[in-house]
Amino acid sequence: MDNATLSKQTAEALTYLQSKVPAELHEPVIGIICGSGLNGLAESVLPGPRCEVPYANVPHFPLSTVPGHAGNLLFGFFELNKKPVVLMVGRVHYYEGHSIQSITFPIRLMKRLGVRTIIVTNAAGGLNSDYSVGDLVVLQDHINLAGLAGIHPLRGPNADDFGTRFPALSDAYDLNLRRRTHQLWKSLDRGIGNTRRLHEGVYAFVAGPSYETRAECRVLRSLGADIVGMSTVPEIIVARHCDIRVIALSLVTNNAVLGIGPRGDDIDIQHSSAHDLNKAIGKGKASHEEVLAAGRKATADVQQLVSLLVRDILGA
Ligand code: 6GU
Repeated sequence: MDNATLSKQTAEALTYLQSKVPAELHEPVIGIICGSGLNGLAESVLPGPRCEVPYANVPHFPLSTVPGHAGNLLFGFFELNKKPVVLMVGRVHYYEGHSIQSITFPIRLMKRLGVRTIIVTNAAGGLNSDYSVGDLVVLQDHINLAGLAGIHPLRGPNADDFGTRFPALSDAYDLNLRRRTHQLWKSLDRGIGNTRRLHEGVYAFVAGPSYETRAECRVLRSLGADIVGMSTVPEIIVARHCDIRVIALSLVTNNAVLGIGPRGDDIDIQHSSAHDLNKAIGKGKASHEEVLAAGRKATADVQQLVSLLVRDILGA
């Protein structure tokens, strides 16, 4: 899409939002994207009155088709103080059939709203064997597999009104925000028996929608990825293009299966009984239900961490 069309579309969406949202909420400084199973963030970050705008009503906004991914923009005051924040409850993914450019439209709209910092959350598969289901990961970097292969949100005429033709991504994940996130996590009273950990990791973006094969998991791991997922990276790139500060948090919702042995086999096919084979089939198989369930269980901890982070950024 050309620069003029994009600018016109974001302007139309902005005009619509300004007609629906109370004036005091018009200029949120922080945008938060809630990942799979993490919609509960809305309750803790915006406990008071809020203004909900369905994506479907916003001109040019891409629409989600996945069960468990609602679609609303929520405007409100963080913890009832006077600082407005906007939440995206539910996001759209490339695998739903949208172009890689259109799934990042919400980021550009946030830029036009005045957002300076985005906090992105997502559910991801763990590749690093040190990670456990339920752990959290602060993204330190990403591997844009789809992007390296040509599926890139900035492909096409440059959106000059937003940023430069060749943006650097070497500093994509804000160092200060990452440091603060670790400090805040340590400051939380983890309580006895709470074993959830916070890592720093590299996220591999794949197009989806199928989960990875065992061989693909081993490839991603050997490339240096700690986690794998189907979101976030396009949004991060477009946010950095227009100079929005970024922090991203992943919840490890399942362990991608790497298998054992040189070919990753979990079982010796030729010398196993039918019973052994049946047991092996279900092992480590990823499912959307599992992803959503892990998200629900972790919501309270993620909420606490994100709330602390928002408070910190706002200086509230
Ligand atoms: Cl295992 N893979 C991908 N691509 N996305 C995920 C996931 C796995 N788990 C949660 N999201």
